[in-house]
Amino acid sequence: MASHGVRPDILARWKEHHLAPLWLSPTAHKPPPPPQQPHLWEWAKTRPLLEHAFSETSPNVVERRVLQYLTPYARSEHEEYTVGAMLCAVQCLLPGEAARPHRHSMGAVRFVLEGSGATTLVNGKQCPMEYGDLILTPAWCWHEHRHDGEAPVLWLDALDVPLHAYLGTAQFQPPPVTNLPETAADAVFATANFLPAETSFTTNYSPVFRYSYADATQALAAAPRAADGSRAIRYTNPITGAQAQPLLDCTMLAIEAGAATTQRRSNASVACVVVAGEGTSTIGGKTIAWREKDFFTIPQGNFASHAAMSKEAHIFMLSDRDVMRRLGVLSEETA
Ligand code: GTQ
Ligand code: FE2
Repeated sequence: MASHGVRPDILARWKEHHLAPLWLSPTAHKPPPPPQQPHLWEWAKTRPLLEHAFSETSPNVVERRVLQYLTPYARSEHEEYTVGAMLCAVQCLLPGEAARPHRHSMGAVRFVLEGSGATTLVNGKQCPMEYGDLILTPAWCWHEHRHDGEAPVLWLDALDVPLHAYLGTAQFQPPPVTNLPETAADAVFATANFLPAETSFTTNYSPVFRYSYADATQALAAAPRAADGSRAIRYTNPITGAQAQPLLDCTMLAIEAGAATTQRRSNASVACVVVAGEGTSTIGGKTIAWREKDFFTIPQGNFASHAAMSKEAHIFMLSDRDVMRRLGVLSEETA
């Protein structure tokens, strides 16, 4: 009865015709597999390895000089993701370099880790890149990167690539730049507080493409303290109040020294960048120690709690929760 009474020759015939019995499925009606464990990429180890990419290639040759953060849990080397529905990476530009414009169906956000003097142009809008700045490049927005500064610039890229790969919706367009939209973004690029009354909005993403770390720090300080002493802000679209960009939810967490944050878990996954301070996170029973610019993951299903050492710490977080929310299956709880 190894195959619940199904004769091997019948199983073989089904297989030949691409049919399979549900009752023999390895996953259907079974408990879910245990959550993936968190993974930490220490900047102190990653940074020297990025140096090799400086000499190995240039954006002239390969479009983007990017090293991807790949999960150790991929089932094959063709499965490229970091955690959940997100693919994260570090991109490097050396002084004088430029990465030509292109656009794609995948949405991306950038979070600046090192250097200054670089600029990302998003649909023609100049977004200066300084430490801790968040820059959006929503789906199908033209974007290019330029660097006229003195030292290498490095930033985190996060894209919704795995979702597009699954859906078969990954599309890419090289230059020349065409159909540069004249959108409401033009009116509100610098400030979203006042708009021409006749402005109409047709996009589902924030017209503000750059969120500076200075502004984020100020907003964090003004945010209410949660019961565990932490403060959190969400990067939002000022027009709608919704998250700044579909599919990639961006937040920043400020953790008080000493007190650990309330344990939370979700069926969404989170990617974290340490922006300031040092501390530890306990994720699914595993404790990792982190410091500035370290990058780590909270795969779905794991309880996570964070604690800062000696002074307040800031963690920038990316979540795929919008995917779950839109599907009506988002689940979030505290311990
Ligand atoms: O900067 O345009 O990490 O298109 C992956 C794909 C960065 C980019 C990535 C991209 C980019
Ligand atoms: Fe791109």
